[in-house]
Amino acid sequence: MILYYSPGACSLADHIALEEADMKFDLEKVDLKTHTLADGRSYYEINPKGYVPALQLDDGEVLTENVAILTFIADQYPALIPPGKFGRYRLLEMLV
Ligand SMILES: N[C@@H](CCC(=O)N[C@@H](CS)C(=O)NCC(=O)O)C(=O)O
Repeated sequence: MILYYSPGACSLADHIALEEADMKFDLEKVDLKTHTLADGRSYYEINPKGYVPALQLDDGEVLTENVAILTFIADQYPALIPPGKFGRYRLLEMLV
């Protein structure tokens, strides 16, 4: 799994959640001025929208948008979801 991030950007939330969930992941830094990766590839190849975060799963699937990525991480580690019957919806309320 690879988290595409930029220092100080909102991808920090996903980074924290991945750490909290104790998930194995690599980090790939995105230059948001040029939309390129460290190896010179265009970031648009990963996320056509051009912004961070993006989370590439081990099967190649790429998730974008903080709400989707943070919900995905919480689904892998349910302790991140508030307890109770409406916990999942409370999570979405907070993320939105
Ligand atoms: N709707 C997106 C917004 C992401 C976003 O605005 N990312 C900013 C950094 S916090 C970004 O990458 N900006 C650079 C750009 O749009 O080119 C989400 O919630 O994930």
